[in-house]
Amino acid sequence: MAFIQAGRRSVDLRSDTVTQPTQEMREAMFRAEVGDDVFGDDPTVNRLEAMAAERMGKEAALFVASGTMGNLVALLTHCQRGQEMIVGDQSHTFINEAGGAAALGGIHPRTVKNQPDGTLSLADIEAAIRGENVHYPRTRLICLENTHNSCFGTPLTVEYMQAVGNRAQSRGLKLHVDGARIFNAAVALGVEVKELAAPADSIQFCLSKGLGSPVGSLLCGTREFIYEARRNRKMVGGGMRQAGVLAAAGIISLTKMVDRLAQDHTNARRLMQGIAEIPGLVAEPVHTNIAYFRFAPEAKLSEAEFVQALEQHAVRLLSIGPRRFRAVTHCWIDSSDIEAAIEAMRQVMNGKNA
Ligand code: TLP
Repeated sequence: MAFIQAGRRSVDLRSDTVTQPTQEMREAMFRAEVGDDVFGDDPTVNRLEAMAAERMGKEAALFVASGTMGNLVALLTHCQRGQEMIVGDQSHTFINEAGGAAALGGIHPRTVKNQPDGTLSLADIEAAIRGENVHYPRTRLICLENTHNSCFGTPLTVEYMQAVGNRAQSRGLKLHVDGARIFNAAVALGVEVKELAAPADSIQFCLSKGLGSPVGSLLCGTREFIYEARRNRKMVGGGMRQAGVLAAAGIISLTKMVDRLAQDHTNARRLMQGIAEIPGLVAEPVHTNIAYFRFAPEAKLSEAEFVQALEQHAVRLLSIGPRRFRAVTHCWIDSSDIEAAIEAMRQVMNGKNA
């Protein structure tokens, strides 16, 4: 099921963001009933937002252009300028969102060390909450990421989410969840996504990753929160007009693409199993669809040579720096692609070219 890229079959494991819309999505996009969403007139967007809110167990939802925009709009809505958010030092929001919260919202990030399982320890959160003091910014928000991308794609459990939600509530703080891959978490843990979202005051999830849509994320929360978030989305230029053409694909993501995520997790496990058997490569723990591995000390290739040699075999993945790599499974990768990727890596590590 791999893509055809530049006329060639390609097993693209760089990210689940590379997924292309399915035929069913393309047809739904073609047929979508649309209107001007800034006027609230797009029936397909309205339907997607209602479905998303229902799935997350929240009162309302807002369709945004990307996960980055969903997080930014949430942070702008929760925090005033000069207020502080507690955020993991390995989180996507802190590392990979161009510092938008600080640059555009004047929000002060207070980083707390991410544990290898993607959590922030409750003791570290507690220690990071500011007391009242004229010198300090005021703590306003705690941010979690579930699954945690750079911490091995680990799903954070319902119990942990609840514990942080309780802590936030008892200290008068809000909890925002970057749930870019929250459905991967729910499927891996065998729980309802609502249970994971329940402790959050706001949660954003992506349609454009494992769920296969071309574009879009949803930010979910109370009606009042989403009312304010809609204004902030407008402020960052995210008011879209006939966005129903995109929302139509999103509806298929929510109705047809969630349960199949289990297959991506199985494929990622099989990939890691294969990699673990290749001399010169070391597999790291895998929990969902994001798999990290690295060179063993004896490996002679450079990262760039490895990635380029794999490209010759039509296998694409990311080098993420010193001697480490990331491969992400998704709906355009099937088990035969995984076997092809393993075989390509075996040949490259054996010094063979395509
Ligand atoms: N992640 C992308 C890259 O930006 C790293 C990827 O390939 O994994 N939260 C999390 C946890 C994410 O992993 C991402 C994207 C986002 C937010 C941002 O989503 P987009 O790309 O839609 O802005």
